[in-house]
Amino acid sequence: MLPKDVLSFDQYQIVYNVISFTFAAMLASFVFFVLARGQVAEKYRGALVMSALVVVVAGYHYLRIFESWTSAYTLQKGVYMPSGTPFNDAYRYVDWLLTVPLLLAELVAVLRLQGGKDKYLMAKLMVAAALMIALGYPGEIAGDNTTRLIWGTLSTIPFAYILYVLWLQLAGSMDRQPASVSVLVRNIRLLLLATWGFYPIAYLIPVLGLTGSTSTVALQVGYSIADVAAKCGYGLMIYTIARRKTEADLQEDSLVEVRSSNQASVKPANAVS
Ligand SMILES: *C/C=C(C)/C=C/C=C(C)/C=C/C1=C(C)CCCC1(C)C
Repeated sequence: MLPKDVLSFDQYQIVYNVISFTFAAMLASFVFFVLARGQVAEKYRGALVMSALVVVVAGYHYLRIFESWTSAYTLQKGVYMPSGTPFNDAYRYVDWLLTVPLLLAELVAVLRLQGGKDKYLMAKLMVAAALMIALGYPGEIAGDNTTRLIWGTLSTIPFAYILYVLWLQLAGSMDRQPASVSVLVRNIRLLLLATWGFYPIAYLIPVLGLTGSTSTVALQVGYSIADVAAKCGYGLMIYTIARRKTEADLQEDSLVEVRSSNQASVKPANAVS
């Protein structure tokens, strides 16, 4: 088996291609979210702007990750050896520090969670998100599994808090939404749990017994897949929710119009009799 920092030709290529694919997915999502903005009511537009921001920030970081990956290894006699320039893990963490609060804000914006208390809710979630990421980082760059586990466990506390708060908030929100939106809220709740839950699992890969270069590859591939699901996939669901809510709002408005025009036509008749 190859040591942690020596990659077989295929291992290197897998990560290279996955990072490149992820960059393309972020770019395409950015274009989509910008163009789709006009298809939703004004009050949900902010959520789509945030989706676009998330993928553009992530796209930029994937470009840097790609650059860092290619300069961290050199091909020697058929295997990729460390070039001396270390691969920079910080890009991912800085990316999460910026994008996770935005993803949370998107959800709060589109569902208008907790009525007027939105701001307070957001503040709590943002602090928890920053703590979760900051506490994870020392473990990510640590060489040994014990340190990784300790910081990982600490980071899981704010993580559990975020999931708990969102779970309750989304459950409450489901009851207030039109039927067609309620199903989507249930689905986005599951998507959130599945994709966000994927990060700590990927983080645990080296602890769970995957060793050597296999763990390096699995970690990069795991985080990249999670990012596509949690940023592009999630953004698409937010867009779908915004569309459905726009349609539901329009229907409500036209009902109100029908009601008021009925009243208008009744009045003259009454006046005659
Ligand atoms: C777009 C990026 C997203 C949604 C990133 C989410 C990241 C997490 C939910 C990370 C969580 C972690 C733990 C719960 C423990 C181990 C350390 C982390 C930071 C990987």
